[in-house]
Amino acid sequence: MISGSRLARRHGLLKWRNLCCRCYSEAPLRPPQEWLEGKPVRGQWDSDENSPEQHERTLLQRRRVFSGIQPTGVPHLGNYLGALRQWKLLHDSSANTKLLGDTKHDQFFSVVDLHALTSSDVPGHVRRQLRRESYASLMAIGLQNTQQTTLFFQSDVTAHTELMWILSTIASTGYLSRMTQWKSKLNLSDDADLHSDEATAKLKLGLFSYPVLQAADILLYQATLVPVGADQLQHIEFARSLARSFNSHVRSRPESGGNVFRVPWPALSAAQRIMSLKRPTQKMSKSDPDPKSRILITDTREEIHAKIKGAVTDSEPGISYDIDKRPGVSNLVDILRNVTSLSLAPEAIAKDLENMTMRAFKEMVADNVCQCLEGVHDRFEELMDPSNQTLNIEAEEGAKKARRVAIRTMRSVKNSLGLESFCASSNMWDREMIRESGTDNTIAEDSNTTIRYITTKEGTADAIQEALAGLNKQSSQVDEPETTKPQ
Ligand code: AQP
Repeated sequence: MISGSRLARRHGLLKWRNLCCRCYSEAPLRPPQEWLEGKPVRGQWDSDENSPEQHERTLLQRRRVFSGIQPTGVPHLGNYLGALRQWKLLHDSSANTKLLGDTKHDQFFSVVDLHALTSSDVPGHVRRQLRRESYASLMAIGLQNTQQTTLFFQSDVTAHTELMWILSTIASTGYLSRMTQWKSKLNLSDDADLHSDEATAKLKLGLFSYPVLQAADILLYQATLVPVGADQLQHIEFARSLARSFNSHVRSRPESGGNVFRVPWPALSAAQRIMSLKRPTQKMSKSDPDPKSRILITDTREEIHAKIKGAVTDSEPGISYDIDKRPGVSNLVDILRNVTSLSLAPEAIAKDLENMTMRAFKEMVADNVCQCLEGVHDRFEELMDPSNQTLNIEAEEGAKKARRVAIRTMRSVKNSLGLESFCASSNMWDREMIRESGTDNTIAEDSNTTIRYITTKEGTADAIQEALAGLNKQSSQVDEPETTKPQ
């Protein structure tokens, strides 16, 4: 039997460790070292056509992260441990020059509301509320727009769908049909065929081409690193393949200035799959019809305790870790391990707690979850107060910052395909969007051309051509990724 004092010590240790969930500077919770150093997380992608050394150079010069979350409900503990906590670590660490030295780095986090259209058919007012709740949740865990972080709604940046269309002209339907997400969302088996009766009856183009939009999200911001849960790895590999295909397609053209896209790398979180509290063989999910199956990051202490108390376990005495035989208990051990950031293997944690009663164990898990999510509920409530304008101001700021980067990539993409606009007003509009979205070096440089265009608006065709040539010359100087030109 584990003694009371040993249990208390163990509990004390867990609580002490838990502090590290919120305090980045204290070990043991740190982002993977590769992230901090801007290096790729190694995996099956090592055989990329760009050499690892070339990638490393790119990543060391600029680590840019993109990640998104669907506004299909308030994020749950699985979303938090699998994704959002890493976002927060990146957000915090990017401001810490002691850790990162001279490495340039920034991150784009998006509420991907266009993706959510593929899975939830809800009335407009509900969708509006869900979008607000998602954005407020991200702010409640401590994310905000800073020099390095951009927090925005996907639907505020029209370039996502524009790039999706362009990428869809080179995306292979064979590759898409082998992906598992559309099958799992339609409750079809992994080997389901695109031409099966069920697929033909249920599958919509938006769900099928979801990975193309996701690739557009990532490539639009020239991301080098995409933190995701294990279920998303297929999609990152697909985005990589589209980036490489597009680059080699445009590289083969004589007028090409080099690669257009950076090839992104996935970064897996340690908490790859937190399971449902009610059906522990399925992942915790926002869309599970049973609200007791998930802990929301905005739940109160009482709600968290009640949900964990009601989590499905089994009648075996004591605590052990065996995903197949004891999925419910093992899931709680995984949750405990993740919220406390214990570096011990889950089997070792379970061994330490083997003689605890289920009731005491659940209490301990709930206490540690509460501690990990402390303050989120209150900040969320404040942000959702209708009289509080903070969210609107932040969303506006995020949209402007995101558009500025997106417009540049789009201009580069279009130029590489011979889709430069012959219409001066369209270039003018781009320029205005960049101007409106804030100042940076290029805007100061551009102002002469813009003023010149305005003065020639009613002028001769030659004058307009001249102004356009100036714009295009400047855009080709600005838009190319500095580090991906052929060596
Ligand atoms: N259970 C989970 N455990 C660990 N990570 C998870 N993620 C989702 N569920 C778990 C990760 O959270 C990020 C954002 O997910 P998302 O909302 O964009 O899409 P999702 O994976 O479809 O999440 P849900 O909660 O299951 O939503 P619905 O029910 O709407 O489909 C991703 O990085 C994901 O891996």
